[in-house]
Amino acid sequence: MKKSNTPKTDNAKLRDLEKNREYSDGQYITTDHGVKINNDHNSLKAGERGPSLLEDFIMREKITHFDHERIPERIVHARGSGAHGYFESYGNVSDYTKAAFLNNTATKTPVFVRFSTVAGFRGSTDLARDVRGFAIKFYTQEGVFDMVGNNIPVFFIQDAMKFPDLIHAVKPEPHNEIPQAASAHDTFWDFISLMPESMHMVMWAMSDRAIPRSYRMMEGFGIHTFRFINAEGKSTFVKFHLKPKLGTHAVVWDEALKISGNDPDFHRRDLWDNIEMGNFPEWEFGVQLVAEEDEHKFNFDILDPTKLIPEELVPVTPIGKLVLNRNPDNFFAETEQVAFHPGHIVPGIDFSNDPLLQGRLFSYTDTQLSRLGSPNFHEIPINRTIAPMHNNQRDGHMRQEINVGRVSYSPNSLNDGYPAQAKEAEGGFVSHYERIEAHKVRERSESFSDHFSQAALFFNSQTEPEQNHIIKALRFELSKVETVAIRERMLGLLSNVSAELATKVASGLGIAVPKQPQKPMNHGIGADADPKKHEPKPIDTSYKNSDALSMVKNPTTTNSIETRQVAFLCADGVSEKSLNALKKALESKGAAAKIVGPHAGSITGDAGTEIKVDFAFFSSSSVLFDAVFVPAAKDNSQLTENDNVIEFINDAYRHCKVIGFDNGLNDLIKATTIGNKWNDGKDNSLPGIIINNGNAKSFTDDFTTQMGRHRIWEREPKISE
Ligand code: HDE
Repeated sequence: MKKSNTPKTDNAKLRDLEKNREYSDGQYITTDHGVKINNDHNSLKAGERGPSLLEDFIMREKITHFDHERIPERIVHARGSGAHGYFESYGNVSDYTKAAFLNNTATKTPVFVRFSTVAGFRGSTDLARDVRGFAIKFYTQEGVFDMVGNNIPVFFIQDAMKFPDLIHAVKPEPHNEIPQAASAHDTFWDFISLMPESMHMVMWAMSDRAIPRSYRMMEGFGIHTFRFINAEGKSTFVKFHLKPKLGTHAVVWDEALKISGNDPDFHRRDLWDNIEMGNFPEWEFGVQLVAEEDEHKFNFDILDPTKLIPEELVPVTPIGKLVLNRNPDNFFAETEQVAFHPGHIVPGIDFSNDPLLQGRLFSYTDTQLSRLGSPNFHEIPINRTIAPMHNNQRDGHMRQEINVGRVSYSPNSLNDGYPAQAKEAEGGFVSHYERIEAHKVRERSESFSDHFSQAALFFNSQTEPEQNHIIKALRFELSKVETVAIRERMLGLLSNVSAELATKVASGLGIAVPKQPQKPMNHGIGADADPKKHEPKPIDTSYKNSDALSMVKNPTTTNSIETRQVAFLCADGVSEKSLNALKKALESKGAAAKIVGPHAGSITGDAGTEIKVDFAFFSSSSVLFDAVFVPAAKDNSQLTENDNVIEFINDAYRHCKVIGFDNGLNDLIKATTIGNKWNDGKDNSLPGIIINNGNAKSFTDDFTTQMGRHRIWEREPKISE
């Protein structure tokens, strides 16, 4: 029998997960109860051709287990991918929080992160237009802290009471379960058109933030205002931010649609492959801090989750870094069974009274009871704390812990009073001492009534291409809505954000913007509430612009092309010199060349080298790459006469990607959409189209610099009025 090979990773050591791992290499197959199996291919029968026998405990066990393999998928965020990593503190927040993991620079805190979409089922495409979940489990020495956030800093609704309505509206419609993982349908926009409070989030959801290039290139936000509590018990309001080292990037909508067909696992694969290659995704973890006495100094309420605090007003202070460096061993055991909860906090962090957050504090444990099936879900290895855990909770389905002794109550004398309570000084959690004197009311605060100022701030802060994408997304979504009254109501609401936005969306829908701006319906108020009190406030224009809201203008955007993938469209007899020159230049900047050839296997270069083909023309597409290069070959007809190659280049052009050609490929260029604008390459001035005229250095420099612009937006056609 072969010895089994059991590698022990850093994270596993830290979390002592090794005892839960099963390595079957070199082992016999057994039943669940350890009996070695002699024949795993045939059931027990009365004679070779006879009926099966009930006594076949081996087959019964195997099939029973199979029959029960599925658990309910998450009601929201069902589609997701996770990875292990660590958080490392910069040690600069002790004035604000006593949370040990945020102050201790000597110890790395293990983390598990799960990214997700919201609306789609577990098997839906990664590239749906949707918010992305960004949930982090910090396994700290003082217990588990979960930051259960999104890649968008605000939310659709202000009160948890509306969440089931929002989700019912966005999910596939109940009568025919259509459409999958898409908000472009009547029920979603019906609800939104009656909920002016959603307008800020709608701007983000219709922007390219909702179609990220990669999970590795997304910002993350805790959304709600939380509290930091320092060693003296002083509280400071805090918002959590994650800024990706590679910058925040997106694909374009036509690309997203095509990726969904070409590779529905695009984000999952990208995360997995990059971690396997050692390109560990990294974020800077930062905080916006607001002193208690400044709570009311903004023209919005910091408890309102449809508002962000512009970074120009309160800058984000980096307090540590988050790195993902290990893929899960088993998707179900880890990514599927991980149970996040915004209510998992540690001393030094506390809640604010944001009514959406307050509702979430109930929901997440409740959902695990039906999803994971037992109050013992904290014992599943991925959910276990690394801090010592002792209490009097007992029993329940699938209990793993073997509690020793006769005492399971407190106070007790039979176990000397243990487990004992911890004083605050000993690390005991004490809720923030907050004075509350109020009437019991079912009401929305008047301070939550400004629904349009930040929607306008977001729209106005975008570059022209980014604004155009929002307009086009709204045209796309609303054109799929069949009920004309819903379209009109939406135009009315949009006109409260920007007249230009509403008019341009309207022209795509072939209707006019209603004359009166939309007066909000009976939203967010009860049957007997006074509508005047809740009338939306007019736009406050005191914040004109926030560059941090635009992906293009964002101060953290870099021109790095690290981990980007360039498709090299190569025919047999490809110029090795030219191929190798650009490949080397890309690799020196951390990007990668992928050979796309006329067939799978390999091709032969012009100097006789066998070159491995990564993808064939017929099984790949330019939407899966960041840029395209076509090196010349001895005979270019394998390129010029291939429809897949032409489409590859046309899409790369349409999606504003950099395209490089070796000299001598004029016939190919003419066969593409570039051909019309090409003028036989005489002026060589089409933006982002780079011709290799033989000076390898100038070509590779130009190519990599242009790629650093990410998209050549000036190629994008003007939006129709
Ligand atoms: Fe969630 N949400 N949510 N949510 N949420 C869940 O928990 C819920 C909200 C978010 O990768 C569920 O374990 C309510 C805001 C993420 O496993 C459920 C309300 C934000 C994830 C639930 C909200 C989120 C979830 C489904 C309104 C951004 C995936 C299964 C009060 C800050 C975590 C589960 C993962 C998952 C309820 C609103 C983020 C049903 C009731 C706002 C990233 O408990």
